[in-house]
Amino acid sequence: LEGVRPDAADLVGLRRAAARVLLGNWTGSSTVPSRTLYPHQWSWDSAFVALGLRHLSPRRAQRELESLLGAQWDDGRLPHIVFDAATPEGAYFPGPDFWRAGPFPGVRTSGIVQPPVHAFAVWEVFRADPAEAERRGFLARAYPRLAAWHRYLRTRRDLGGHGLAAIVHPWESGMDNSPCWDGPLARVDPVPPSRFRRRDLDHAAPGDRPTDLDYGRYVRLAAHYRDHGYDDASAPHAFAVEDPAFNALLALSELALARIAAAVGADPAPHRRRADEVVAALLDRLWDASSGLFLCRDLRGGGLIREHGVTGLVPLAVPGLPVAADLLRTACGARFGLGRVHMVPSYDLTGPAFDPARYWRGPSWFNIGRLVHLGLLEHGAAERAAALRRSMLRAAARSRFAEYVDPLTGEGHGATGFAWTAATVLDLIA
Ligand code: 9WN
Repeated sequence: LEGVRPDAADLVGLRRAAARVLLGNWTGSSTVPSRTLYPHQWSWDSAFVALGLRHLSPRRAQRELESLLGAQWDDGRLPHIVFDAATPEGAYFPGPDFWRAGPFPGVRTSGIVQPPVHAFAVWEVFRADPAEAERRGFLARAYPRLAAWHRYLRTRRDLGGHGLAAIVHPWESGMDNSPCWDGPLARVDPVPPSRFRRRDLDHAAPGDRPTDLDYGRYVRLAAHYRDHGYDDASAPHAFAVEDPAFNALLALSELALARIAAAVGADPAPHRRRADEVVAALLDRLWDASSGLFLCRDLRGGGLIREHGVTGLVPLAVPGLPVAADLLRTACGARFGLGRVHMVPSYDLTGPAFDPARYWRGPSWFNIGRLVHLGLLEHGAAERAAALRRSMLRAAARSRFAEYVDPLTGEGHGATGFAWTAATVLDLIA
């Protein structure tokens, strides 16, 4: 793939290579993000994977989402990891013995969640082959589960009481070690590294990953939540943050749920109303006019977090967003360099904590690129969207479907053969 130019005939080879990655990561009922680093099913990965899989096999894309929805808890939450029963405990840390969680015997999961992009994915997968979906009862079975998932987020997770869902662990953002979390995490007493064994470093360079100090804090927070039975009312939640991307995806998914509701004969109006409410709360609570970006809000006393992460650009994907023009300007400005760097960096290029290799502290990620691409199309920036698409296809090809790339050089980091990278390529080529 070394010399691939993302045009004409090269796309045929790229598509074939992307399909091979997804076939190789398929377990029989879902897709692992990476055979080495992440050998289980992850929540938001599955949604992005399904968006790509629908171009290979709509039926398989439906199954991907159904296996995640099948691990839903009674309270409505969709766990961020569904553990593969055949994979040994030691393959990933923290594994099922750490979390001690699951919706019912035989299904082991983590106890935290990830961004709610699922209803959006369900609707798009449905549209790929409505007849097959109809035959399998895909929407009718997914709708009540998705509605319960959103209800969980709107009620038990509205820790601030202003209509936004809060995340209670950095892993819940999907952007684990973003500099946005440095402030709130500083209050968390880290578990010493001698008390756990990281497995990620068996497969990835330490300079590409979160630090031991980060991990110590991740472990402390997760163990605390676990020891309170994952009960949001009684858990103390030392970390509680309103995250723009998480809530923007909730709004986007409520809009999709309205369409799903209408298709299954339910009332779409409450979902549309909730989408409007989330957007209004986003604008009210997280919009920062001075930087032209949405910021995160620390619910444990810190107020708005003055770090400029790509999470604040993701609301661009929401149709009708009143501040889209400002966000577009910010995307193209010095902080995110859209059109001048590879894809979209995960953190402010001019920020003090910027690191082009370390995970969510600067590198560009394909799922985020996909959401920004959607937003550019949504808000009439077709040429910028086309340029971003080319940048993503080139980066995926050159990096052999890397997990993330250096925004300054395009060099791949983390795992290769990464599922949502391949899925995004399929989705962009289709
Ligand atoms: C923890 C699987 C997941 C992604 C996240 C990414 C990373 C896990 C880890 O991998 O997180 O959930 O072990 O680092 O940050 O976005 O869903 O690909």
